[in-house]
Amino acid sequence: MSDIILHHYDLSPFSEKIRLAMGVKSLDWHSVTVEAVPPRPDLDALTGGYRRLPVLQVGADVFCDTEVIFRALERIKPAPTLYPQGEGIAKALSLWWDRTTWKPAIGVLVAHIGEHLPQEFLDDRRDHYLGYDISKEGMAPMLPAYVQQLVAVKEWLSSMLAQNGPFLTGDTISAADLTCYHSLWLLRANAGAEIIDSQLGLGSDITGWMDRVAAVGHGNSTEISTSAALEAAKEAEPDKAHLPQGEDPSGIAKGTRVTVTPDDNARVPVTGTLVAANGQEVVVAVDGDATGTLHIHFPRAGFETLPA
Ligand SMILES: N[C@@H](CCC(=O)N[C@@H](CS)C(=O)NCC(=O)O)C(=O)O
Repeated sequence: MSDIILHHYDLSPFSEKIRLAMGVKSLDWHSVTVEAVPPRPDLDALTGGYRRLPVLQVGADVFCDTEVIFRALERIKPAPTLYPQGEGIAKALSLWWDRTTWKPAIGVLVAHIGEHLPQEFLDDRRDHYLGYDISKEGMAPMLPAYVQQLVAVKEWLSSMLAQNGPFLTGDTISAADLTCYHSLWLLRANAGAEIIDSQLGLGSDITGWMDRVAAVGHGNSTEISTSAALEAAKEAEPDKAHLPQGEDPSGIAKGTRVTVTPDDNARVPVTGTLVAANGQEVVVAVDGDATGTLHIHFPRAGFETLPA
């Protein structure tokens, strides 16, 4: 199995999920730190144009979205598992949390640090990622609602910890913990823990749980260049061990040209040839001069796979 390469940037909370997953599994990995604002031509060459972060690369297999990255890490190192109570509960909590808290978390974040965000970052996020204005002024009218939403769901975390603790689904950390941690981490790391704890009423049950999650660390990483990552792709062949088993339940035949597009934001279609698919994962082959043939992996939930 080739080396693990994570394309990410420090302040990305979705990347923090995966850095923590490296910690849970005590993995050695290579880090490619990318710019927070495109253009990112080397990354585009590896993802077929999918623009979000993080992206995991293992040789010529490229995993887009944290949910398929978790699954890839499970295959690479099954123990300790990220799914101690099964995949369903962890994935359901993760998708719910990501979709429910992302906009409110950005709203609270920019209320505290929005004046420090460069205009090119704000323009990019509005025009090419989220489709709405995330400037401090743009989000200010809805700030009370963003706080209300985050308070409502953090109380559900408290309920889960009281019932199941010390982690959300039981005695052992899971992918659900890594996900529900990430937007609160973003806020506390950037606006200050005391300020956020007071604004959202985060009690010691939540902050103690966050300390337990942070304690897993990030594994052991070594920085490499984007050109080294491209080289690693070119030298490798896609690995059959990463192919999902089964047929596409929606009936699209292998070999069909398809597009795969996120259904929430950054809706840039990736066009490739369907290699394999099941209910959880779809893999398309994409050829590039700089990379050779890649297998690019996406989740089914949250993505649309359609004949091109
Ligand atoms: N569903 C995706 C969401 C990823 C996401 O939205 N990541 C943010 C960074 S935390 C992003 O890509 N922002 C725009 C960018 O960096 O270009 C996942 O789970 O990986």
